[in-house]
Amino acid sequence: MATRSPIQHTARTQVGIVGAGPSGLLLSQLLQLEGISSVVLETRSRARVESRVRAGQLEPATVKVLSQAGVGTRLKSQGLPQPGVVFHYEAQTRRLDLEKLCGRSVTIYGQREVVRDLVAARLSAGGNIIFEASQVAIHGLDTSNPALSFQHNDQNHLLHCDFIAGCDGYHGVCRPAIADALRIFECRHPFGWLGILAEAPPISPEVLYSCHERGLALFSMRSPQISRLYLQCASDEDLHQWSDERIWDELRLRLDVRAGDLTDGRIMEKSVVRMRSFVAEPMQHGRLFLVGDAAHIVPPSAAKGLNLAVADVCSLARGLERFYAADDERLLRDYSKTGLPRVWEGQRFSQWMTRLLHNLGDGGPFDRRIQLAELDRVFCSESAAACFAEAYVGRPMDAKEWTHP
Ligand code: FAS
Repeated sequence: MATRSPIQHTARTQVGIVGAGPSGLLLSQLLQLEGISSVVLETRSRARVESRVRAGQLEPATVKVLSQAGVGTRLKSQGLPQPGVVFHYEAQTRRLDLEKLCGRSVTIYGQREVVRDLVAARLSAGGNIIFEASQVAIHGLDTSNPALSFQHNDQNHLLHCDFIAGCDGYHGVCRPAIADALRIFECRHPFGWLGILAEAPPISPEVLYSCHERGLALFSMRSPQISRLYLQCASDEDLHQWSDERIWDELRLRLDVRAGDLTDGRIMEKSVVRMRSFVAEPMQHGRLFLVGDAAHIVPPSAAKGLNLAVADVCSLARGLERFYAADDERLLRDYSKTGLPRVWEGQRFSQWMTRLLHNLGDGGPFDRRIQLAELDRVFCSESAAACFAEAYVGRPMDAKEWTHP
């Protein structure tokens, strides 16, 4: 197996996992519960991995899996249930009762907390996570004995495994390693989100989307003291042009709230994220399986990214469990066939929410009226409201996917 430089250390595991984001960590945790060994290679430090602010809205199926995986304690005590969701447009505020419409609701619990819980659970269970692993490369994918080479502490390592899980996100090395075998579907949206994490008490007990002519504003929270807020901006927005004062003023304008209602607390984190819709098909090649953002990206408009990643992890964990327990390759063989309809449903709803709630720039007053008519329809038609609630909350996990006895 040709590697760039002489190997100084070799090791073996059943599943080599690239990336210690929520996908890689949860997969390693689920596999351990099934007695399957894994090693997680992560390019960043533990501190960096545990500090990244991203998702925060978890579907009930995701909450169930995290609880069954043994990382549900803090989620249960600190998660903020969201029995409804609120929309503000044309100077009116309207609420959808998710519990009443589909009997289930979402939970707010930061991705950063999910990752911290998983890292702690992995390490306390003796899990093997190699942080600051660099130059990760993939070998022998078309054989039954693939391997991962990497550098760690200036030493060259080779990790032999039966399978490789590409959980390294959109910018990782796993998807490019099988680029020739993939068909790419992509849609770039002509705007982005300026997101902040701030010490400001929530203006609403539930997530609030404001569909304003100046662009979307989204209010979410991370705790009773910490708010997470987003403003639609240009996809190449220059953050230096946005003083904290300007951000709060624009938020108050688009959320249509008085100064007293939205107190401008200390902004702890601010960033601009581009809006992208992306799917790689198939989600597997040889002994490599792409999971989460490595295989698909949705704009965060409908908060589906992390939840789709968790569903992939469950599907793959189930397939690996069947392979090792019963020498049955069927679920692994069908991993992509099973996953893609779920991914495209997530893409469909995220695209609909994105077009519904953002100033589309190229659209004129006519398109704006259509957006408002779409919003009115959700509130005036019970079937439209139920349809929205079902897609927003996500479908329950079915038996074919992972359920730990
Ligand atoms: P990740 O990108 O999280 O993790 C990949 C890991 O692989 C990283 O730790 C990275 O350092 C590592 N890696 C990369 N290259 C490597 C290499 N060569 N070698 C080793 N390691 C490597 N989703 C929701 O469901 N709800 C939301 O509210 C929501 N909000 C979002 C807000 C923002 C601003 C963004 C950007 C995303 C949001 N998402 C949301 C989507 C987001 O949560 C992703 O779907 C989620 O992070 C996907 O997790 P992973 O697949 O684990 O990928």
